[in-house]
Amino acid sequence: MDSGKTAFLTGITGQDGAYLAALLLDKGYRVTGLVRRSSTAEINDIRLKWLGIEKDVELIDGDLLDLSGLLRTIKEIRPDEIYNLGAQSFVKSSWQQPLLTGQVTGLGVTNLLEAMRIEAPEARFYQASSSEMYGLIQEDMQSETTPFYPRSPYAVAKLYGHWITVNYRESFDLHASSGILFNHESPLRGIEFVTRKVTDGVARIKLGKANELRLGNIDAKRDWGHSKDYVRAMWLMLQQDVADDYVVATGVTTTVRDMCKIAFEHAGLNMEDHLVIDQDLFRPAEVDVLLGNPTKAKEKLGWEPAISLEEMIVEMVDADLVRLS
Ligand code: NAP
Ligand code: F7E
Repeated sequence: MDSGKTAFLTGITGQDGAYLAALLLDKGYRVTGLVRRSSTAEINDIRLKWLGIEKDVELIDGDLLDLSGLLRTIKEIRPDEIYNLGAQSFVKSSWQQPLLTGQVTGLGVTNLLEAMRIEAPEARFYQASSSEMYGLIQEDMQSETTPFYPRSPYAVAKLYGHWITVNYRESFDLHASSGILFNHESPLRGIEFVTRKVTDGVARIKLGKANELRLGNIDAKRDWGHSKDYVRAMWLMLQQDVADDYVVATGVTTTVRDMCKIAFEHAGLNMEDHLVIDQDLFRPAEVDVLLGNPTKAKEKLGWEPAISLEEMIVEMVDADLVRLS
């Protein structure tokens, strides 16, 4: 059924973009999304293909760094809802590319907010903020009122994106919300992030294609949920009469070591036989532990996660076994 609404997504080729596009199509939206031109266009829509929706979305060439393109695009498609998921999103790379990360992940948000303010001020805006902004945590459980202390160029850029979203809401009365999302994963997660690196590595070992898995700091703790659950929270935020900021998390934190154990055990392998700690994979500054308090999202949005960490890791290992077989 046609909802009569149009959504515009940046980052539609990423993990969350693909799941959000599927959710919105299901709700009868016309779904449009920004894609960066690349010489390997044939793999641009690999995640959309995985979900079988590549023909149902409209892809438009562009970049968060190109304000003129964003202005034209927003003018042409007149979206009701804009979801800003585009970013240089890999924390470790942000020390390697600090300026690019600042431009895309930080200033890119202002480019999109400007395009919306000028061409579609009645639209609703979602900013993909991050639990990385809490960094060196100031409270054991992090909520919307916990002070931030970013620990990477990525987190510093996200903090700018977060506050410029709040500022545009307060300055120009835009319906602009920010979701402070804790780590969320899926079979569509990029291979460089630790959960997918582990599930892909375990599948390779199981299939005899590798013998070891090299990791960095396995004492780090994260509050991990499933992307499918988290994109539902994004949509719910834009259905509220008043824009606001929300923490989206499970309220459970787990070490990388224990997450890894789930994957090895599911494959019937002994982790100690294969895991190698590699000092080169440690970060210049680490976020030791994250644990979110999702009470506000539960009470105001009626949002709750449905998929546990164990269920998700099992789904990811099984998907990687299929992919590699
Ligand atoms: P992802 O898989 O890395 O996807 C990032 C997307 O951004 C890709 O579509 C990428 O396009 C696009 N992009 C990169 N640079 C761009 C640019 N200059 N202009 C336009 N688009 C650009 O990330 P994700 O896990 O789906 O996360 C979605 C958003 O949520 C990101 O902003 C991320 O920082 C944030 N976030 C993620 C988590 C998490 O745990 N997943 C938690 C909190 C916040 P290409 O395909 O061309 O590279
Ligand atoms: O690392 C440790 C690493 O890269 C998680 C992004 O989506 O979530 C993500 O950022 C932890 C860190 O995610 C390896 O040191 C150990 O403590 O999977 P990650 P992240 O840095 O938490 C937030 C919320 C975002 O917003 C980001 O966009 O795992 N770790 N060994 C490792 N991590 C990686 N990647 N690879 C390792 O070998």
